[in-house]
Amino acid sequence: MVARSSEVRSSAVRHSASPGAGGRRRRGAGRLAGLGLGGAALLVLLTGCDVGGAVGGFGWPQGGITPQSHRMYDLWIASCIAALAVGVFVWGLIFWCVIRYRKRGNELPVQTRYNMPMEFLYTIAPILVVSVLFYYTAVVQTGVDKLTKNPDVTVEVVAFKWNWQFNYRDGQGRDANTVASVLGTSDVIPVLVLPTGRSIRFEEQSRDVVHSFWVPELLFKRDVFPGSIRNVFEVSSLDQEGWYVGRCAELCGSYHAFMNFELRVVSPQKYDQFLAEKKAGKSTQEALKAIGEPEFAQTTKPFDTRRAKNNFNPSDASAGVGS
Ligand SMILES: [Cu+2]
Repeated sequence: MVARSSEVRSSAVRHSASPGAGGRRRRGAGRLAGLGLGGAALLVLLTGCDVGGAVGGFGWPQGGITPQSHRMYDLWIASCIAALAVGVFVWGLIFWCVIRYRKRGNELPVQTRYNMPMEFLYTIAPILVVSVLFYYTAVVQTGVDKLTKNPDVTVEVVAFKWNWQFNYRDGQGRDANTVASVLGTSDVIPVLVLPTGRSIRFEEQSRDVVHSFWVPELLFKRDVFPGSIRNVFEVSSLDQEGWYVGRCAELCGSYHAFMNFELRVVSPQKYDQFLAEKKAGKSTQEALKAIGEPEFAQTTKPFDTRRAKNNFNPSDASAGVGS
């Protein structure tokens, strides 16, 4: 027994003394190569290659219609690729170690404690990966949250239980004036008409509880707060005409699920005409008809709240009319 344990000790010493240095160098080089590949993939993706389209966007919604949504999408795809690259590298190392250093006898495997180059790599590699991800996240977030001094269009989004009002403003901030307004009712979905190719500022506020302004094609949600908080964000342009459903994304009460609206992206000419019609006193439906657009929302419809049937006081269950 004694003789065997001394053999184990001496063989362990032999292993750690001689072939360890070459192995460490190879592993260090492999780790660096993996890191380099991950970084390269991140850079390539951030320069605009739509690799994510082939994999369903890794679960991220596709079809964004603003430059901001494209940047967020690219960041998500790049982060997923980087995470996968690191994951594959680590899984590879794990399985390689499991197979290469499986127990073959009573010899101890190579001992690598206190190996300074290796421990330095263990520390530096994750810091590098996190730093790169942090840097690009900060850059994209700063870009997405950027506000300009003079956006082309300013819309005040007013949320209330359980509908929306959109006020077209002649300037920014509380002191600006509303020049036209769209109000949703239980019978009519509010249609927010906006132009392509112009920067748009959304200034949000709530009349009661916290709501959340969400158009999936903008690829992000923005909470709408009551009180003195005015949540403001901008999109530098809407790039694609179309009809897009908008929703409240914050559980805000009984009829939260019915709190839909429609974003109608039209040409700048149509938008100007729509605004002129509204300023002239036309209703939203009349103004939509005047610019050759469907009068009512196409992507969603008012929900049947069945209030008349369910309400304890059916006489109070009247629904409003379109604005
Ligand atoms: Cu809501």
